[in-house]
Amino acid sequence: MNSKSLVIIPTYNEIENIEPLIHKVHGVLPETSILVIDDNSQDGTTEMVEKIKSSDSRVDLIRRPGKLGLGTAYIAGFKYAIEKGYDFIFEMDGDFSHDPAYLPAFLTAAKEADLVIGSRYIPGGGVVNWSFFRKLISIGGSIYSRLILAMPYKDLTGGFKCFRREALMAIPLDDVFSEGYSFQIEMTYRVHKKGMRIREIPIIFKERVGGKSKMSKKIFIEAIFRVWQIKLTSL
Ligand SMILES: Nc1nc2c(ncn2[C@@H]2O[C@H](COP(=O)(O)OP(=O)(O)O)[C@@H](O)[C@H]2O)c(=O)[nH]1
Ligand SMILES: [Mg+2]
Repeated sequence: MNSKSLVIIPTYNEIENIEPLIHKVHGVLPETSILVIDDNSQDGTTEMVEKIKSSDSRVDLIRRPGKLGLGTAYIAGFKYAIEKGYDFIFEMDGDFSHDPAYLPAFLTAAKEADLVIGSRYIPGGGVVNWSFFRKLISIGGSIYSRLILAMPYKDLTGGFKCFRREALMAIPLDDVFSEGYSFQIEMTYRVHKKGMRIREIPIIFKERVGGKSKMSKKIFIEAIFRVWQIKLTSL
């Protein structure tokens, strides 16, 4: 049986990264499809992806009218993936923080898991070029969520993941309510609550070189409260 994979890349102003990133993904997994979800970038990202798409049938683009957030971008991508019959669906940042070289390791792990998490906080994983403060918030956020939600996984806020189609189909996608970091926590919790198999594989996360982070204080603060909403909502 031939299984199909889709790499979903949400973008907002990633002109310095998107073209080389698409090439690198295809250098590693020539057969995979790539779906970019762009929120009306102002720096030419949209036009660049349109151009690549016009000459490469493996690349597709969803254009949204404005910056609507990572959560709804991924939900749109998941629905697209289900509709088009993809078997393995990746989440990946568009800024090279997530090295495409790991993609085959995700696929290997996904043979025996419904969700594979790229984990910075297990042996072999790590973060390069982050301030002490940023590390503290990220590790603290994972520990906080792990304790409240009673899940054993070490990296709950990372966004380098691979879902099997069955995992996405088991989740009522229209009910997912989180945005930023809490989106990652909520998706993992929902898969966990379904009793599905989750595995972590080590990744080294590298802070972006080109472009700017869209992370904000608001997204951190959202996560603190959302974890409780995730726990208290009967999922
Ligand atoms: N479509 C879309 N992409 C976004 C949005 N916010 C961030 N992104 C993309 O999501 C990925 C991760 O965002 P980034 O700013 O690097 O966050 P950080 O890695 O936590 O600092 C990047 O590819 C961004 O371009 C958004 O509102 N909509
Ligand atoms: Mg980033």
